[in-house]
Amino acid sequence: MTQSMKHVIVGTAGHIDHGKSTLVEALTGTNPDRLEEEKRRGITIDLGFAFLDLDGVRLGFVDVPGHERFVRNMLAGVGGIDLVLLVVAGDESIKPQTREHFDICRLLEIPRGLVAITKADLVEPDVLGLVRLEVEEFVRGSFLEGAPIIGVSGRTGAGLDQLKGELLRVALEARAKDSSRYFRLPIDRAFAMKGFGTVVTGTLVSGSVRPEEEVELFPPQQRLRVRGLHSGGKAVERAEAGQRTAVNLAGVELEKIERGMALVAPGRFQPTERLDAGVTLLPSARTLKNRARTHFHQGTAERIAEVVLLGETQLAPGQSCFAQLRLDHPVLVLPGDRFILRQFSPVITIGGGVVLDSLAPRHRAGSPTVVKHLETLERGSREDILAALATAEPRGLDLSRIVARTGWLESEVRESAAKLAQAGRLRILSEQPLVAASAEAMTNLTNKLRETIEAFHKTNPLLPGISKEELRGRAAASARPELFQAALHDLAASKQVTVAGDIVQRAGREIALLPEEAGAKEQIEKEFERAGLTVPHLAEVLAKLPVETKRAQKLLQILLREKVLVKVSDDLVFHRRAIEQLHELLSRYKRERGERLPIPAFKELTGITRKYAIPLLEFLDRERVTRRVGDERVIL
Ligand SMILES: Nc1nc2c(ncn2[C@@H]2O[C@H](COP(=O)(O)OP(=O)(O)OP(=O)(O)O)[C@@H](O)[C@H]2O)c(=O)[nH]1
Ligand SMILES: [Mg+2]
Repeated sequence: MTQSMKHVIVGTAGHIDHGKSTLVEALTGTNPDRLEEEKRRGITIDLGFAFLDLDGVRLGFVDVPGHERFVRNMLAGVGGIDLVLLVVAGDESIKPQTREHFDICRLLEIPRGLVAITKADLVEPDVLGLVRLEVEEFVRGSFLEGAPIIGVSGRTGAGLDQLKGELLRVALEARAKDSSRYFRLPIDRAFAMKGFGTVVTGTLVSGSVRPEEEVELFPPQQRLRVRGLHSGGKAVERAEAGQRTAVNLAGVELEKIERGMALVAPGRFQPTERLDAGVTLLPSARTLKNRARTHFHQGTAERIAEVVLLGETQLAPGQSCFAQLRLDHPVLVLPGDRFILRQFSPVITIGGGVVLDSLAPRHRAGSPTVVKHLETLERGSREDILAALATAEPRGLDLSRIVARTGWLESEVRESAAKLAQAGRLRILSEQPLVAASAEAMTNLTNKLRETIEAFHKTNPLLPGISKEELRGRAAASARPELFQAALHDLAASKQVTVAGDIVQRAGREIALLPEEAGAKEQIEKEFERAGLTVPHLAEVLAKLPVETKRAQKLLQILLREKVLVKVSDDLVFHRRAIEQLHELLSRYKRERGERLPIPAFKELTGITRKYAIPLLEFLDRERVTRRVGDERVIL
């Protein structure tokens, strides 16, 4: 057998004793009834497995029990099948579990199959013809309309070759399961093998797996190592979607594992107890009340589910609507997964549906947007769905969350996000890891930030602005940090706010000082004004203030910026009036004594020491009030 062989899973379906297991054995040579009790009682109790290689296709058979008490076992097997082999006994025709199994196949949207009328050796040809007519009528309007209906005998072998031919034809048409997606294996059996330890089996519904790889067991979300793989009774180096697969696991005891758990790609998914779904009720069911308790079957898992109807108060037979299912224990499901609902008691199949959001939030009762949102999840393109998820998640979305919630590959998420970003519907806030937010979420947050800053200014007129941390706490506490950063950046870039260090303020806002700061500022100004040209030591003035050095320096900066003080050199500062006074002195000197100004004359004129005279003259040179000529100045 080569790896390129097509793998197709065939499930039997049909009423008890109609010859399903006999037919599987006649086709494959393997008796699928493996349990002692099954052999003794002559009925199937649990799932059985067998294989048949036909011209490049490997058929993996999942043989199910027909007994009405074991429908739950049947449900654990039917979840992974690609085509159904509906078995109807020629001597009994259609019976209750023929209907129930067929309903289940329709609800699960099994896309194709064929019908075998068994025990052909027991009935006259005209009876067989009658049963055929009944079957044709029965499947009319369903996925089996026009499917092959073949009379066979598991006992004499009559019709088996024709059945194999049709099986091959239908199997070739079947769409292969996708090996390129994430690995998922719902567990239908777990046992211990001497010398190997724990082995689990299941139908590999997507992705692939190799020995030594890490996988995750759900629930309880535990990482395990694959020690070895078997498929079709042989050790294999790789198992891929569509194969019946046995996985030998390291690091887990048999008691920890049960049917209904799943092995999946590690680090991708989250178990859920709350999911949104499209639900359809069978025409044969009774009206479903809101919040009815049901049995929920998905993959190999079975849970109790409360069905909260969305947009409807009850669901009539044959009708569909959206619902939120609340489970008693977590499961691992993804959008697109189909499930079956059975009445709580007595237990009969009443409907089924498809998962739309596996990590659904609680919805407000009667929320008008929920139905629209779920319509998008059900029918929208990948971009529409991503946009809807982003809109419903005002705090921002990250890649891992999108993958966990959709089952999409990373590349698919990135591609869709890029398309939405180009169309202006999504903002990509970070590429690695990918974080995004809807355009709407961005607008809402920038508005909220602006309002919060305004409100802060109003209540804190003397503070320069709000700290980033406080702003985030008030306006964006639950938003992802990337979202807050981007919104703040947007406001700054559009010059609506100013961000200075840690402080955010409305753009153009005057700095409001604390009362003690305003006082200190005035004190500096007064001191320099009073001093005139005989300025005090700057450091001394600042040291005397009632505020600490850092704030004193800031106040000095403000005075310089306001041009109240004039900086002549690093530690020499004059009041604006003193400089004006100096200009007057110089022009009077020029008028009265001429333009030449030796340094001693300057000192005499101004009354300042040499220490200050030189930097002040250099300042005047720079200001083009004087010009240095030799040791003297010329007043310009
Ligand atoms: N004469 C005749 N007997 C058959 C044929 N197929 C099955 N039987 C008999 O019918 C009985 C039931 O057959 P099974 O194959 O166990 O039926 P099943 O559908 O697997 O039954 P469950 O798994 O319990 O639902 C057995 O005694 C079989 O020997 C057939 O084609 N001809
Ligand atoms: Mg059987």
